[in-house]
Amino acid sequence: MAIMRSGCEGCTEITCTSSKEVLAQDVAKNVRTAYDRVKARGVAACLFGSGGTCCRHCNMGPCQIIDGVESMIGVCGATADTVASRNFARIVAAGTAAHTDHAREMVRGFIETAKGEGPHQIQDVGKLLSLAKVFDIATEGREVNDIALELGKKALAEFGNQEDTPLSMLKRAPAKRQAIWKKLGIEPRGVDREVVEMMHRTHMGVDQDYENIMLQASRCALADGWGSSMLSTELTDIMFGTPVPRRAIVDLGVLKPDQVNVTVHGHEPLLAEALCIAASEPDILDLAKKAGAKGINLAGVCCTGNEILMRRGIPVAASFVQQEMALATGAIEAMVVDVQCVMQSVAEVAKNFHTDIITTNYRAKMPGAVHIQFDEHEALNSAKRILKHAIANYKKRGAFFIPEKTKLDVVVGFSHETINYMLGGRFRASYRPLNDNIINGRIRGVAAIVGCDNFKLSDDAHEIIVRELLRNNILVLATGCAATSLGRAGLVRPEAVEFCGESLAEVCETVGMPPVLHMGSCVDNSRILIAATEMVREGGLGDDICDLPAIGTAPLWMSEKAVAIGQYFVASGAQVVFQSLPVSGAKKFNKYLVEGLMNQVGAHWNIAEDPMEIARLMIRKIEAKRDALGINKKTERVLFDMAMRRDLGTKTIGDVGCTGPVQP
Ligand code: NFS
Ligand code: SF4
Repeated sequence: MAIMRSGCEGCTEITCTSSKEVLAQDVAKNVRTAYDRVKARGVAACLFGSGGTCCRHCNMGPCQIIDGVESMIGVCGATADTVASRNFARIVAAGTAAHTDHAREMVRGFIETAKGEGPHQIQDVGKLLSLAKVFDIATEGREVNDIALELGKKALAEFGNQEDTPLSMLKRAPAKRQAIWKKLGIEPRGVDREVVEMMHRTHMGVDQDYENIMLQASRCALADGWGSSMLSTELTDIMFGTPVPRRAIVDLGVLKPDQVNVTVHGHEPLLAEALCIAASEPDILDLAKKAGAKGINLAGVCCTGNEILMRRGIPVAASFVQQEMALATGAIEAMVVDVQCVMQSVAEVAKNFHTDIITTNYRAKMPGAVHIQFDEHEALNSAKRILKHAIANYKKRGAFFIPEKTKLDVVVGFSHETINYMLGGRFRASYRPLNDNIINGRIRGVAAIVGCDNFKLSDDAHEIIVRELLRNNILVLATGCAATSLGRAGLVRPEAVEFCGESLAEVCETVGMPPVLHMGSCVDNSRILIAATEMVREGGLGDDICDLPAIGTAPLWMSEKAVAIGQYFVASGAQVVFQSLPVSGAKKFNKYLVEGLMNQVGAHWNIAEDPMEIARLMIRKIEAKRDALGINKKTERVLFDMAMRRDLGTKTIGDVGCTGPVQP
């Protein structure tokens, strides 16, 4: 099976109208983007690297292994399967580490908030109480902040747990899944410990059995999904509010000609939230007016964008592949970055303009950028310092171009809680209507489209996949840059029912929801784990995640985090489809990933090379699960009658019964 495209024959041109428009302007004539660099490289990528069989784990190497050629094993005797599995497992460990370091910062911020320090307050008390239960924290007669402080401390202890006790949130998974993890011995203990053990076991001369290496890769990935990512999502929700549906806009057109444009790029919402608060403080607004601007326009890039989009309706200017295009508008006073997914090229692009790249985290500095450390103990003052720097740049703005026509509206904010309320109503929140509609076939199944965008397939790949899924009556859950790209394509709004098959359109119209539900950033993929678990718990669709007619894909994955996510989905029983994985140079290991894992965890990786192939594979897999559940019996097509509509409720997005109506 072909796994990896070599070289750049797979790269395609930009199809996104706004990106093309910006790059065609005179103002952007000196800007070089990743698309240019991919073309300029011109040579095929190294086959050892792309096939996963290059080893640099000791100084007897580097060794480049050719599977099946005896003289081409490692100096130490390592085979292609050992080397590729070690490399793959280290990708999982790196992805998990990134989510974990992010999550730790969020937990520390949560503890500060619980202590009453900093600009934030506990917002979602209901969620605090339900999470307290998971952590065996008594709540009766206690102050909210007292409970939160105990929760924060227990959450922080999950990172460094040295005992053999499993992570607390594993018990949220279906019982059958927990039993599988226990039997395989892959229940994660301390989150940091699983990353350290993964790095140790892939050191030269330790674990040389690819199946055994992958058991730890699963354990490490589960520590991400059911550990750090889930902690980050839940505690962030408690602190900043669990997302509810709201309208917002996406794409480069969200920049404003007459305001100080500040883009927030990276991942940790503590900084972004502080900037949101600071941007509406009178002293900062006065300063902006004095500089001749009408106000401060905050816009997101990458996942930090998705965090503030979900909770505040702050627009998202760009996904990962558009970060250079955003700067190429010449309209941004400052691009504020923290950690992850920030291309080093942004500093180079910014040199063409008055724009400053402001790094804010001691972990992530960059030549050519200005560093203003974000101090969480002084969050508001730090945020103000950053904004003042941006305001000072406004007067220096030269020629600029904002593609006015390309801002698309989206309806976002579909946390697991929202889906629950939206379908079941305020008084009987439940996944019953979703399960029923899957059982009766109006919705064939659920597909999660997650992860990055990259330069290997054209930038409309997500759109192509999702249109095919919707046409086949499959409900789509989206996160990360994939969700931003679907927003740009006009698919993340109720009007997108026009692309759906008849029965899915009917359900979406009745409930008033878009057929693509934006569930947040990449750490928020943990919401999908909870949603899948709730579907199992609701009944009628099997008794484990692996029974559900559901599948995930990260077709344009770029970051190591995406592989960690893929592995925790697989280890949780959900199939995933990627466009490539760097394992094609190791036959047995490759086969193990795309077939063998099934015997252990009830799911495996799938590879499909182009968007249509990915979509069709997902549909086939969903239909096969329906067959296995015995819910594919031919039934008379029943149109919604009044009783059914009443049963689903005549709610619209604006009346989902969570904490409030659609925000403007
Ligand atoms: Ni996810 Fe986010 Fe985007 Fe990929 Fe990067 S921003 S955490 S890794 S590129 S989706
Ligand atoms: Fe080569 Fe083995 Fe060293 Fe890897 S660990 S570089 S395969 S000798």
